[in-house]
Amino acid sequence: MNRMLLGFSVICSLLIFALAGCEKLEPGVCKKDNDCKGQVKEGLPACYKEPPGADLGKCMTVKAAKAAHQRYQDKKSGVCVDKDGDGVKSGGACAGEVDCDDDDAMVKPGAAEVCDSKDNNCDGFINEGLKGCVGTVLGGKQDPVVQFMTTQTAGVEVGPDGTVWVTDQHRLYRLGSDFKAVRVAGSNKPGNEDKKGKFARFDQPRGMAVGADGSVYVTESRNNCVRRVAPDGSVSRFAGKCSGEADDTGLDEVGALTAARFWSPIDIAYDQDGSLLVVDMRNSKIKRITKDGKVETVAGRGGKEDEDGYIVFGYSDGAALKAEFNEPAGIAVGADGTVYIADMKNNCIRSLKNGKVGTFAGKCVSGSDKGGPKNGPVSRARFNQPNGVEVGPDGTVYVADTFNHCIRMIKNGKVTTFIGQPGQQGYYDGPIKDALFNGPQSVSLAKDGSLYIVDFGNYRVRRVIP
Ligand SMILES: [Ca+2]
Ligand SMILES: [Ca+2]
Ligand SMILES: [Ca+2]
Repeated sequence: MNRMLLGFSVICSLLIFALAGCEKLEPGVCKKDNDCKGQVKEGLPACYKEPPGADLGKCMTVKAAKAAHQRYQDKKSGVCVDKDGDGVKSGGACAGEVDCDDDDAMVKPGAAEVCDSKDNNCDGFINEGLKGCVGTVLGGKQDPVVQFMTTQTAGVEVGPDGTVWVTDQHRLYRLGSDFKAVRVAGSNKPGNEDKKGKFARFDQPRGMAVGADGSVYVTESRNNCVRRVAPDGSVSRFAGKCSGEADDTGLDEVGALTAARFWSPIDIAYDQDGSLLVVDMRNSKIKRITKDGKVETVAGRGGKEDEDGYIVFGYSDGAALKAEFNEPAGIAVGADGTVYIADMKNNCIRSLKNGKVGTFAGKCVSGSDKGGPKNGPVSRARFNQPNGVEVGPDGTVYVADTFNHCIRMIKNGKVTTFIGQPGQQGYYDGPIKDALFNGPQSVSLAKDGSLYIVDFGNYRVRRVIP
């Protein structure tokens, strides 16, 4: 492989001199240098030959050439066997369909998907389309296509047209109707760049709101601003400064879009009249971006200085601008206009309506050891560092109860566990009653009633069809 790589770099350095001799070749065909003539639009072009001594080769990206070379080596290995005896073989030398898990006779292309932790039909998704079942639509550490969220925050949001959007550490993906993930913007590198598609740079994007025109507004916790991703993948600064410089963090300013300052904004949602509400996490405030382009504070008085000069955050209900939050992390707006806020460090769910902040569910008490998994009436229930909140058209509220490792449900004044086992961290795809999660962080409801969940600790986006 190293020799190939060296070969490619020589080819690339010869590129400038290579064009003259290529005129008579078919487009995409090459002899020893490359004659791509626009055939390869992205990435470095290489002339891949199979077998390596062939006279003519195909012009492709270095990445594709490496993959083709690997397939060629596999083919030459001569391995194609049926280890589990299910009638489908696997191995690099097989032609056509192969068994994606040849150690398991429950798995092969064409098998029926059943509600277990396996991708029975080898289509890349676990338990797709099964009712009463939890499955994986993106990620898993083995994922060969998308290296999904390895270390940082991540979010999921179902747009008004049903498109599912996912952020992970520096990227924005769209899941197609077949759930195949397409990277819309961002790259494997963090940064701060207003460019298009993979040339744009994010730093820890998480919460999203999707506009009627298909624009996605992304809160970027590390760049301290809200970016707009246009339907063509162009990324632009929308509100705040977009800077991770130490001098620009910790700032709290309202006013015109670009004069405003946020500190680790983490979630965003449309309110009833089409303004955007932003959870300004580290300032412990809820801000509104009005349709005419102004940023204002709608809830949260922010921190207080304690005797030692540290800024501390508290908990109090009442008039919205005097109320206190402690690192809120998630927001959702109900059909009646009630705003629900996952008040993470206070271990509870708050509400905002008609200029007043209230306690919607849970005992609000600050501290990572103060939460709990208790179900029951909203006033007595407990949560444990909830990060995400969602509300259905009937007013049912869903909570990504992160350190209880489950999704809670609040309905008719009662808190119940909807999926997962409170306090039990793990991974299991399967029937709703058996499913396990590891630090669910974000939750979004689709029109068909299914819930999409960022299961952060399992590096997956899970989907449940109740
Ligand atoms: Ca087999
Ligand atoms: Ca399955
Ligand atoms: Ca499947």
